[in-house]
Amino acid sequence: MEISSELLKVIKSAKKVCVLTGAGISAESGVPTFRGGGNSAVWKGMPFDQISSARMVRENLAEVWEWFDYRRGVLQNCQPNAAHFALAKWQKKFEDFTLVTQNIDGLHTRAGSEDLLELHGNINRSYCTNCEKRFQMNAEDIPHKPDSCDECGAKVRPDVVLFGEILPLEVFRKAEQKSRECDLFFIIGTSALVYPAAGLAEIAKYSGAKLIEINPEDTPLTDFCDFQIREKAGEFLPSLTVFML
Ligand code: BV8
Ligand code: ZN
Repeated sequence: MEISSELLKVIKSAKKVCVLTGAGISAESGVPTFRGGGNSAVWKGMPFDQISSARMVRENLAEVWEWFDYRRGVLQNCQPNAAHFALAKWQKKFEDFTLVTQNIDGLHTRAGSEDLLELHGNINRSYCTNCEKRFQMNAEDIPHKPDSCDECGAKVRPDVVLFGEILPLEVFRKAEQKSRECDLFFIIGTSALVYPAAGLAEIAKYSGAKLIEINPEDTPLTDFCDFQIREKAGEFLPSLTVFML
């Protein structure tokens, strides 16, 4: 895999690094992406941004749970791939390293990444629709347990940010701050269509960071980037890691 000397120079001189990942980094683990086809983009004829929406939680929570329990079932057979393990190693290679993910699959954590910023929540957490008490589910608990809150009896819902819902403020504020402060920003495996997550790359760019996109395809951010690596994350990231001290 050809790695240009300019790219190596930028990486070797980087002090503060921020990485934003999307569903593409889990593609090689067998997790279906949202917009690259595959059966996850549609659920019983409903497009993904309809079933994964604030309105559906209000109107048909049981259907939302059926969709999320199905996806939790798929995830049971998925392991972190070489891309997740490479990023877990990167956290010790730079003075300041922040990993931000749009993914809810928990694979970065299982690969050993710490202090992960999960912008859209986590598929194995839920919370009470009344008192907001949080619950950690076991991945093998399918269907989800508990279904209702042991404090107040109300129904629980996935602890996942759905379309039309606000991102966890603390998490997003930290991601924004790190995007503003970094001197190198990687965008890995995301179609860069979902906001405000994709906006973090713009914040980094306006703050003077170099942008590196790793994605087999072009995205709306491609022209914005200083380097476009048209490779799979699981193949390219390990080849980059060997050049890091
Ligand atoms: C918000 C959790 C504001 C759920 C997700 C109407 C009403 C309200 C808001 C909106 C609206 N219209 C638009 C919006 C904004 C909306 C949005 O951005 N919509 C887009 C689609 C236009 N955003 C929101 O609603 C956000 N909230 O704005 O709130 C607000 C303010 C005040 C009051 C109320 C509201 C919330 C967005 C979060 C939605 N939740 N996930 C779930 O998973 O079910 S988003 C979902 O898409 C996933 O998190 C996913 O990660 C994310 C983005 O997708 P990608 O990760 O990029 O994945 P994708 O499949 O698209 O692309 C994969 C890429 O990988 C491809 O480019 C492919 O080429 C590449 N790839 C493939 N293989 C590989 C690879 N790359 C490398 N290696 C490989 N091997
Ligand atoms: Zn409760």
